[in-house]
Amino acid sequence: MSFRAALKTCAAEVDAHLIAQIRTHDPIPVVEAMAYAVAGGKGLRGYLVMESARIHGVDPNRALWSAAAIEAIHAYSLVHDDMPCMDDDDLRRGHPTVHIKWNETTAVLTGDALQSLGFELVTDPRCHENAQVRAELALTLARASGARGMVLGQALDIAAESAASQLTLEEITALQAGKTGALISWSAQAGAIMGQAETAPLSAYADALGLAFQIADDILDVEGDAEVAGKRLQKDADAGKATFVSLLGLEPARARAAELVDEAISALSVYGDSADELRAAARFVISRDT
Ligand code: GRG
Repeated sequence: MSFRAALKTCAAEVDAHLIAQIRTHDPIPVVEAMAYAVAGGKGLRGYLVMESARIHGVDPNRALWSAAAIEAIHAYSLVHDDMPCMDDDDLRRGHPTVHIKWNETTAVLTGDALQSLGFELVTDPRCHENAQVRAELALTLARASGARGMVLGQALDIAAESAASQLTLEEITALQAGKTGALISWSAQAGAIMGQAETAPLSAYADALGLAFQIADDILDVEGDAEVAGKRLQKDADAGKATFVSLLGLEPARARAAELVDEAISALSVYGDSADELRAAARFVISRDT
């Protein structure tokens, strides 16, 4: 099976599990919006969880809970990021954003509830039989998504919009390590946490992967097709924001992303052939068109 087909199959499985959990709530508008918001993504974070779990011999039926958790947290961040007080976007994954389809109040509550659901999923005994492992999953997920991780990156990004000078390459790298990198890093390490194994090689893999992912995102913002991407593009240029592309130039940015993919792949040597899917995931992040 090609990597894209495997990613699609995995995303469908994770989505189905997540939507089944969402459907255990009463069908109020917020719950409808939660199911709407989690659907239709590439599912890369969930895939990383499932693959790192497989390498560590973790039962896939349990890993699904962690995979669904990270996709719930990721979806929350997108719902809030799309709101007028943040990035103000009308389109996400080819469909109207939650505040457009419903309203802003529903979008706030939908993001909040998806965030809570993410933590509920990793602390559910069906995710892991060992309470200490569940606590470790929740602790690391809180650090990755909160003010040491994704929220920090988002706050730095918003602050940069009104700053007197543009960010340096070093500052952008630090910002993106939080905004995009922290959830990707948790995803790659979750299987090792569930398998009570060493997380360092996956952490090194994910650091390089997360940065390559962000550079690819910046390149897509410049030369992607908005219809294929299902979202507004050219946002950074329109906002006059410094990005990897604006600071490095298009071709050097592409070369840096390819270098990072090689670095990510090298970090997987300890796992031998069992990590081939994670190697394919690394190659995918810089070849994607959405
Ligand atoms: C609101 C706390 C808070 C954080 C928002 C995720 C995020 C931080 C902002 C989204 C805007 C953005 C362009 C982020 C950088 C790259 C990124 C995370 C893109 C979306 O991820 P994909 O491509 O999306 O994996 P799909 O739709 O495939 O799940």
